[in-house]
Amino acid sequence: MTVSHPTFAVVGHPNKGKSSIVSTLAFDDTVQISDTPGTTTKKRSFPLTVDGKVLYELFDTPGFQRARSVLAWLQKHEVTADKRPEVVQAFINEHRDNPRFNDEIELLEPIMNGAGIIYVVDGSKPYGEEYEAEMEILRWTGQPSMALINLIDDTNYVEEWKRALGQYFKMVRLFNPMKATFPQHLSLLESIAQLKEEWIAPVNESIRLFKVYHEQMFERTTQSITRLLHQSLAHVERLPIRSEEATEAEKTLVLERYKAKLRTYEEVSQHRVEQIWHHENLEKAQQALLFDGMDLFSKESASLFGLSRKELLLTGATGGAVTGAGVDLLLGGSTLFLGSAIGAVVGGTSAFFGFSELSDVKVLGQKLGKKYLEAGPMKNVNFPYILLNRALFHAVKIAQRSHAIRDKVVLEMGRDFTDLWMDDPLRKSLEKYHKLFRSGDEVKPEMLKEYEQLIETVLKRLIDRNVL
Ligand SMILES: Nc1nc2c(ncn2[C@@H]2O[C@H](COP(=O)(O)OP(=O)(O)O)[C@@H](O)[C@H]2O)c(=O)[nH]1
Ligand SMILES: [Mg+2]
Repeated sequence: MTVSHPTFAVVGHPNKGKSSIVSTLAFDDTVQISDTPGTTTKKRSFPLTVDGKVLYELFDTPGFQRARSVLAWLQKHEVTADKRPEVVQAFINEHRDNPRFNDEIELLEPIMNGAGIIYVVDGSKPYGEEYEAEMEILRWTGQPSMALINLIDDTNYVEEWKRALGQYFKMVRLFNPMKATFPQHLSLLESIAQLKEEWIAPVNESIRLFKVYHEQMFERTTQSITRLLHQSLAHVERLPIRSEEATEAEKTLVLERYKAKLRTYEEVSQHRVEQIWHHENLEKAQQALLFDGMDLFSKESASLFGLSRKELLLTGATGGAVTGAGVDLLLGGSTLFLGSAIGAVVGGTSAFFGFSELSDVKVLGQKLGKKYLEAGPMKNVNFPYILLNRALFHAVKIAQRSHAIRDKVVLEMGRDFTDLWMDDPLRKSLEKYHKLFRSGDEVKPEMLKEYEQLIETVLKRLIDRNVL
């Protein structure tokens, strides 16, 4: 068999986190993880593919079931050390159709086909003799191997595990699949490269490509967030109306459609970010983007966005929208007029749509005078920060999330999340772009790029500091 990329078989006792480790290292949330031992009965391959190129491939395997019997069989054929791999192969050949040894055969096959061994143990459980048959069988295969100690619970038997594992594996590392950061992931790959002379070059090449890919994930994420901000701030919802005056129902309708559209933009952007980070099977718990009934001075509503009252006032102040006591509802205050800006403030402070007359609209080739009701573009200066706060929180959560986690992702941010990334100089820099986005004017690609770079810096800083 000729394989151009490194392959690894993740093996060990049942229920020690093998599948979790495969999931994390392969960036794959479809790996079956279960607290019922013996869930996996067939080996399954999980390649990490980037732009059609496989960086490396992991085999998730069933746990050992009858290690002692297998070892006894091998030892009956006692041979010199150089012949031991042949005996293991003979075991596979002879027992291929024997269901008793299904699990051992499934896990040994990829190894005998050239996969490196990653032996997984749970360092929160005491070491015991029962692991020795497993480790001895792995030694018989003659394949390069390393041991990973996963700490599933709080108890810690790492020292005794290290003493035992060190006798069987030339490399022993602690690795937690639930919490591993990207640098830890890379560092593990670097250790793996050292296991076998021939692997150094291909594994290092995989690491290089993986780093490039990881950078691209950040770029794509910030592109998505930038697009979200631009689209949302510039959006104008337009509704043709039947008569001279808009009815209350029409006003409500355009407003509802406007809000629905902004929510859709956010959903689409979040979904895109989840795709970028290979988290397409997520269950989310998240407060929807709310617009109405929000009093800036109520602690409760401000906390929905993690913005404090001071934050909101400051944001407003920077944008020049706060005039004396004139802080209105989040989306209130500045009513939005387009075109010739005729009409009056509709519905008091909570209204934010304007009424505009467009006379020269072609319908089916005929010139018709027609009236439209419009909502947008967003004039509220706080809104972009609310949106950005939510988008950054989501992106940080997703980018940091291990692929081994199967729980719902809870997107409830604390009040202080903004403090982790926002300061006055940044606000000033951002405001320039928000103003441009709100204007509805065409935005040059360079400007979008600049905005992306601001966001990327913020996002990376949040992730480097491991804030969530
Ligand atoms: N808290 C915690 N749970 C873990 C960790 N690793 C695995 N688990 C859980 O342990 C159970 C078995 O994990 P799995 O990866 O399916 O083990 P496998 O049988 O060896 O493939 C699952 O419920 C996992 O969620 C860990 O590092 N921390
Ligand atoms: Mg498993």
